[in-house]
Amino acid sequence: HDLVAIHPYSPLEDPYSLYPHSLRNVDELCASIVRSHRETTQYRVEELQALRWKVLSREEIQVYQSKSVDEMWQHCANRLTDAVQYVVEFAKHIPGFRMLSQNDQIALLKTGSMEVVLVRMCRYFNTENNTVFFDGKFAGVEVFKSLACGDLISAVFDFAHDMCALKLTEQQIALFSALVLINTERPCLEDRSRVQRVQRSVEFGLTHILHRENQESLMHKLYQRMAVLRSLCSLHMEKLRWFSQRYPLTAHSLFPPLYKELFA
Ligand code: CLR
Repeated sequence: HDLVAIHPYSPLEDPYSLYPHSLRNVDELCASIVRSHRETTQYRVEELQALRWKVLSREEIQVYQSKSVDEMWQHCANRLTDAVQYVVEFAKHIPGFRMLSQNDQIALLKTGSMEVVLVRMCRYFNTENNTVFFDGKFAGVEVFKSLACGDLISAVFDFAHDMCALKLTEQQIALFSALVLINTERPCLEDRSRVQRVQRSVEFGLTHILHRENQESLMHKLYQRMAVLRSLCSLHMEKLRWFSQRYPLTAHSLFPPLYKELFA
């Protein structure tokens, strides 16, 4: 978090002071985002590679499919909330994030944390058999049948598949995740210009690493993915409203508080 220390926020300072002017600063910014990413992803890519042989058996799939709608929703909401918690940790260490007001930090996390979970999903995805690492084993779409939202699940799996095709490095995933989170277009922001300063520095960092690796063409594809992410998350919210209407008790008393706080 060196950049945070170098550039403590004061309302009088130059509005672009977070914008890294020297290459040393942009390298430090990237390094600190990558470090934060590495420290908050539960599994390393190599670990996940080594676990690929662990696929759910027919019997185990049956167990998930015979769960009731609300039981399976509760289970998935718990898994998602764990993942969101790591994203919150990640966000806190993005240089500049903690200098935003509490209101703006929450506003960014409210819409962005689920999107980052979906970006991170590509690390947990095996395109050879279209499965995702879930509860310790690799699971296909059929495992989520009892959620009764097949359209959302298949859209999420398609997204993961497309993200994998970009073959992003860990560094690129880290910077892209930060860019997804620090977005001036989110609703309910108090101080858009302060968010914009942070956004610009992250954007600069991502452009910088793509340029260094001769992969500038990825930038355009990543912006396209951001639009898909937005639609996936509104579909998730729509499903959640549908579920809460049918199972108000589960949604109200059995969902994790963080899940309710961020999405309800
Ligand atoms: C994403 C990357 C995280 C770890 C992680 C945890 C939970 C997983 C999630 C990943 C991918 C999406 C996932 C989720 C649990 C349930 C959810 C498999 C791998 C599916 C798509 C069901 C969504 C159900 C909602 C409608 C409640 O670092």
